[in-house]
Amino acid sequence: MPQKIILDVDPGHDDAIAILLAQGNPEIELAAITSVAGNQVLEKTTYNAMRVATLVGATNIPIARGAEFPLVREQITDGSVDAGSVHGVTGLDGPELPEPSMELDPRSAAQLIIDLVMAGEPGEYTLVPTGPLTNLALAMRLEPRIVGRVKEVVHMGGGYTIGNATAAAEFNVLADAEAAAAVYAADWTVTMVGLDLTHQAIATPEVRDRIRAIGTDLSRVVDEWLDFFGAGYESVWKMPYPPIHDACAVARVIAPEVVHSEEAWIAVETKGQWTYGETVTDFTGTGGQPFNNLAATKLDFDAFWDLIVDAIKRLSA
Ligand code: PIR
Ligand code: CA
Repeated sequence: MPQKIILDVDPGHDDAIAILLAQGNPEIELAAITSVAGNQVLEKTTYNAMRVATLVGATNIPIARGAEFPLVREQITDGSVDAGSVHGVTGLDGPELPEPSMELDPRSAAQLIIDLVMAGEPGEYTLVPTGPLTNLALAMRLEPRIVGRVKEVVHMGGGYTIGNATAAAEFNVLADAEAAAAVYAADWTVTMVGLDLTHQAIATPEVRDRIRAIGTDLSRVVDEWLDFFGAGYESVWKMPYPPIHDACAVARVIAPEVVHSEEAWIAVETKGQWTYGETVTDFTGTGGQPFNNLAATKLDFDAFWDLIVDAIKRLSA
């Protein structure tokens, strides 16, 4: 039985590849897609989610629009949370994409998540957010019973040694730190697939060759996404090859051994002067807090890229 997931995204090049992987892998049933403001404003991330869903044939599932602003405070606009440099003005710059072939679901993202989870069996759905956690925080406040019914939450965000928005904070967590604090503190298991893990998932020249060798329209789109995203990473972060963050969260659901994770106490800092949005992580129990979540630590690089290549091939057939 494939694992049912709800992908909550802010596409975003790596979100787009996460959608592709979820749709193209037989171990997963992509049950719904929800959008959130993050890499770009909500209108653009929603449109991008629909365009990518159309591209990969995820056309018979509900797609719902989510939160436009953070849960409690204003959107950060001082430049620390700014993804325009790597994702472009559309949020998904690069190759031309098909226009959406579906209508948006009339419900909010939070309501769609609640409806699916409450109608399903306990443990039927895994939530996979790859953007700011506003929709999940709203959903669990509106209907607290989802917390006990969701199998797990696998989040791309955070990190235990590095930040990318500030010295301490990762982009998705900083973008809505209060929402993230609530989601990580709730009584479900969040697997933090953070930067320590995702910076291992880089699209090296060898990987790029493998993708190009597939030789289909879809593989060319992915190749051009990686061109754009890679150029941004090179100029902004001085990283020679781009990390495909969000696909790592989907890979964790498909094959947990590919994204090795360890028990930890994880909490989101919301008061620090220099550490606002940090995912404080304790692997040893030093702080006296019981383990409440999981932190992804080690990627099986070859197995990860096998999954991506396999998904592109299946969706191209
Ligand atoms: C990636 C992101 C934001 C900014 C940069 N520079 C790079 C997005 C990705 O979509 C991913 O979900 C997360 N935020 C990585 O921090
Ligand atoms: Ca993202």
